[in-house]
Amino acid sequence: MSVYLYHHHVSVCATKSRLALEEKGVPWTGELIDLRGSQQHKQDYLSINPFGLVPVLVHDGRVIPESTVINEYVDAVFEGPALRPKDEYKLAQMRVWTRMLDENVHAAIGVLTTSIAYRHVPQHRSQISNQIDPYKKTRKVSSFDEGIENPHFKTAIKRMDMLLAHIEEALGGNGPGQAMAGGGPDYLLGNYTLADLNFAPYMVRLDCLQLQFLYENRPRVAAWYERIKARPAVQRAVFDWFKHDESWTGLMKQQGDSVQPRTRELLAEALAVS
Ligand SMILES: N[C@@H](CCC(=O)N[C@@H](CS)C(=O)NCC(=O)O)C(=O)O
Repeated sequence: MSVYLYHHHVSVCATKSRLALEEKGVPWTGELIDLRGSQQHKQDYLSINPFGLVPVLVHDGRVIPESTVINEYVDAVFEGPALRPKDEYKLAQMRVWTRMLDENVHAAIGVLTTSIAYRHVPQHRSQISNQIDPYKKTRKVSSFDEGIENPHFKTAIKRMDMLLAHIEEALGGNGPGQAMAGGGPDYLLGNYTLADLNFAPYMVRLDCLQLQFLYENRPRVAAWYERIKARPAVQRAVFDWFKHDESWTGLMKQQGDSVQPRTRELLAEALAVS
């Protein structure tokens, strides 16, 4: 059996799929893609994934892109602890969480990261110029060129605030709305599932960018995040890989600290507008 992952040591989506493999205990190998060198936009890589994105899983020669799809596949085909609920209703609830991540939480975290940190790396500008998806390119260019004052920043931080409000409510068991009720107290659906796992790298990213104030008044979110960080698979899939090149997380911390007072203000301004 061969399990091969094209990934990147810090990328949230790639981390997400490493995490699924580690939680399941699947032996895997892989290759780090040089994102800032635009390796993902070269013909060799595009012939594997025409979207020019990591991660991509290759299982016995079969190619699967998209981290959410990869993670469901990994849970379905490999032995190890189940990461999806057996109950179909809970499975549907899990997919509501993982879908909202793909729909706009991922875009929001990209805007926050580029606006705060990656804009300080000139090479990142050429990576952005080569982006294949035009929506993503527009957001990223604006984030790079204008930093945290770009119009997408307030939208992004407001979206992350909304997400954490929903998670706080879900862990309390009563929502958000009837659609998401019945979760908690430890994890979003009771037991640890892909709903929690898929968000883990995004929580870590908020931490890296010094945006912990988003959950300073959300005790259930804070405890949930601590619970997630304590999982050995999270150590292996997330923090051990950060050591590969700590300049990435170092930059996020340094720039995150320096703009934190303004990011707090921008959140307050965004929340004041309905
Ligand atoms: N929906 C995709 C998103 C993948 C994605 O945006 N990957 C980023 C890293 S988190 C990437 O490869 N960026 C390189 C680039 O855009 O040039 C997934 O979940 O796999």
